[in-house]
Amino acid sequence: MTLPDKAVQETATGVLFSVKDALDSSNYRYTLNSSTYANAFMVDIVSGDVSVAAGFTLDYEAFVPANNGSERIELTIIVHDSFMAEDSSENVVKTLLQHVILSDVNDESPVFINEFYPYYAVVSLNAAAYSHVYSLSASDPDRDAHVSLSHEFEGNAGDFFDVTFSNAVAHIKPTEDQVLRITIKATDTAGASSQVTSGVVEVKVGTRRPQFNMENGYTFKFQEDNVINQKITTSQNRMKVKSFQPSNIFLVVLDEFSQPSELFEARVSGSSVGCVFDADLHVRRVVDFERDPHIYSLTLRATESNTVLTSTTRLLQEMPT
Ligand SMILES: [Ca+2]
Ligand SMILES: [Ca+2]
Repeated sequence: MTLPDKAVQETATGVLFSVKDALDSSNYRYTLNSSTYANAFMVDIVSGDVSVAAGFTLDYEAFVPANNGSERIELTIIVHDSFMAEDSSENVVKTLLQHVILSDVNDESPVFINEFYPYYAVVSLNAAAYSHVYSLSASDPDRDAHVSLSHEFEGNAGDFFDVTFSNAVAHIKPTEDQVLRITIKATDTAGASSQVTSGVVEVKVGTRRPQFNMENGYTFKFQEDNVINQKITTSQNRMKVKSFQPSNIFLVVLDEFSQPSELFEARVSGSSVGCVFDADLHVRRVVDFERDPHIYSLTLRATESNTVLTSTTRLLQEMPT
């Protein structure tokens, strides 16, 4: 027996509806047989109330992509006769098919999607008025939310910069001098609800050291019995380093004595997009699990060839069992 669809908001808690209303007897008992949203719901055995399971939070943003883009959840509920033993396989009066349509609520804060964080930019002292300095982009995980941006200048930044917006991108332009901070606020609006996320763009007049996309460092795992010069990084976890000047960048892996590692080597790929270089990590010789250490705590140093400006970040290598 298929019951009419029920719409449920992702922020709903407690009792949602009852399947009892659709039936003609008070002598029935109900058990949840299956749900395509695992662990999300419970059914009261006597009342037939369908509730969000205790401690569970429905999540439209997590569920729908995992459910092939569908908001439809299928519950099957077995109806038993209360005068018969509940655990008897004979005791099935009918099986109810209940679809729950999960609806999106504007419950997620907007996010800035720029890959390098913190948001750093440079501008030259003699930059022409209204030359572009930086763009910060925002989006919102909620389906129908509209993101709008606004800005606040810290100190006298407004004397030197102007911010323009196109859709959810803030374009910052100089009009003159020094380290200045501009806060960009992304506000998502869906109906009456809205949330705000703030991001600070720090603009420095002059040069800036190179920036790694993972400021807190990289962790990679690799296996023993590798080939010589085997690449550890993959297309998914390549390292990225940005030059602000711009300049070419070379990388050195340093061991615990701050000497170039004899085992690991980091290489920048030849070309860059917008002064962002991809980099890969290689193992230079065959590593043996029984003979060699399993954890290597290293430092990755990036140096610009034109400016000799350097930055370092942590590099942890693990050989799992
Ligand atoms: Ca949502
Ligand atoms: Ca939102």
